[in-house]
Amino acid sequence: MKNAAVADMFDTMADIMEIKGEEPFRVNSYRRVARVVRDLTEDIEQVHREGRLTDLEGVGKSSAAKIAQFLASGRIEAHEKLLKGFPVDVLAMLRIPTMGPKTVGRLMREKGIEGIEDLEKAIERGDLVGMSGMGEKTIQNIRAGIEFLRRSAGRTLLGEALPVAQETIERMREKCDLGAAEAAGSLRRMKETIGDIDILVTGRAAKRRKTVDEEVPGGKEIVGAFTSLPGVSEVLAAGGTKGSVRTQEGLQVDLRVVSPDSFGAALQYFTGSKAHNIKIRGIALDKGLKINEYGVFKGKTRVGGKTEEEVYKCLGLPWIPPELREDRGEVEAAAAGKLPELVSLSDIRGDLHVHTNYSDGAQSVTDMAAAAREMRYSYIAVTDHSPSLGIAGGVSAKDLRRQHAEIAAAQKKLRGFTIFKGTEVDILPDGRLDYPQKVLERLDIVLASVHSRFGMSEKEMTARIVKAVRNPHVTAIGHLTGRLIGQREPYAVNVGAVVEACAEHRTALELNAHMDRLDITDLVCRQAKEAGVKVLIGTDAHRSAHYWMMQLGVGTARRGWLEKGDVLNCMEADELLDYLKH
Ligand code: DGT
Ligand code: CA
Ligand code: CA
Ligand code: ZN
Repeated sequence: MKNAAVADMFDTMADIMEIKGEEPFRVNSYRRVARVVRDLTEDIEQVHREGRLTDLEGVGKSSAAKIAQFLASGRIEAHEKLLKGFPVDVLAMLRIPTMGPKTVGRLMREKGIEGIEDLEKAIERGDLVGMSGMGEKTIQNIRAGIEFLRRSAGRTLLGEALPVAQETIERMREKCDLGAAEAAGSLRRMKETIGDIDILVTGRAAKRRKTVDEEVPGGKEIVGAFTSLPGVSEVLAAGGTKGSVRTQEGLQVDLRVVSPDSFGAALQYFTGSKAHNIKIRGIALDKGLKINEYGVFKGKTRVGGKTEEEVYKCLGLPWIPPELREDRGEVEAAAAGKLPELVSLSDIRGDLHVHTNYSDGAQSVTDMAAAAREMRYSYIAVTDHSPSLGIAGGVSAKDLRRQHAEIAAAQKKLRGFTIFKGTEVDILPDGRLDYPQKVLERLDIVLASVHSRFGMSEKEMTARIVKAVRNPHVTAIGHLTGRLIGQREPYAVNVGAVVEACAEHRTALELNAHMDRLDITDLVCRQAKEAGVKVLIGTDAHRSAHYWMMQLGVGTARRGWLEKGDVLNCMEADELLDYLKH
């Protein structure tokens, strides 16, 4: 679906117009189109084919024409006109946390600042001091924001890279005769951000190969198919065993073609991590073996390499799941026969963090439930926002009752599927919750989250959250640190103290599986497990198309060594209710 791309395009046009200081009503009309298209549950191309673009709310004739242009050519004339004479680096400033188009526009007009580097210099020279609305604190925030941006530069969210890798492999399968094909590297280890995508495929088996690293038969054609995929914007390298490209989104993808008999060794090598591989190589040396991307060797004889299992077996180890390969004790655990039995996607019985059109979600209770049932889930929890979150259309206590009637009605139509009554209730600055206890007590699942006053001191923030942990109605604390990967730092909170309080009060922690959050992190998952705190994995779905992100949460949980028994939503519905009651 091109919905997101169309929406991004309209947002970019709105950004440029806003920076240029154009009329707010025009800017807003572009923003509205972006929002409507992003929230659309059907494919925008389908809507276009059926001539229904102007039926969409806020989409007039001229917007419809722009959308049609984009779908046909990937470009919009109006966008190119807007960009004419517009300094290209200005838009990059919008990626600085807390920086909006209005401020960028003022910096450009009043100070002639046309990019992040200009901005840094201006701050250094003290040029911004005295601008209205630019207090010392604001300037400091901008400086910190630039630093933050630098640190996350060049890395892509797991949730953005994963579909690109999957699609690349699928498209290549259509074009050529592939044997095995798998993503390796940090993507296979499910790291929260990815430097580049590494894909490994096998060509045909060579009859008689003289050396292990000689070109694989069919390699050139496979690399050729790879570098000519749609979506490739630049070919960085292309040979008989290796290709490297940059995609239109700016992602680098490396492809390696290996022979089938060394696929396991190559997969092991290119999955990494480097630290894990160094450890593995040490074990091989101790056993008088040599290990590289072509296989495991004793002298000149190859003793393994076709599968990963074989590689680990040569070293006297069981296969180690990729998510654990960070040299965080997994090799020792494997040697001692103490590897955890990691939770897997198929263990997940339902999604316990779901929004509907009662707050800022795009779909109804019934639609969200039906889509979850299609995924073979047994339940969802409807967890809309509480009233204090005004911008997200928080649900009043009265509307909550109306929602419960709707849940009951939907429930009747869905046999064998459970819709839990829930909320994502705000933790107010003083640690109280945004619904009275007697409202909370009627709910099955209560996620309590911080959505305001991020600037509190660590001490205050920790006390605020711990107070919510102690509330007997709270099932789990939602997205504990509030971070948005690459966009917003976590707020100051003593995670250890919260974990301890959770253990004491039998409150769970949510692992928010949304690609922007992945909060709590892998390391905190492990900390929770060690303290005996259960983890709830929720996608924070605002539409059913977000449910797929559960796999990002499960990947993170696996990196945190979690097993089925550590994850609340691996329980069946009745078991879960029982657990929540006690
Ligand atoms: P990334 O792309 O920065 O998110 O992280 P990775 O882990 O995907 O790293 P990348 O793409 O540079 O290389 C992929 C894997 O290849 C890496 O995890 C381990 C392996 N590898 C690359 N270079 C070396 C090396 O110099 N020594 C060893 N032992 N392994 C390497
Ligand atoms: Ca990589
Ligand atoms: Ca790479
Ligand atoms: Zn939420």
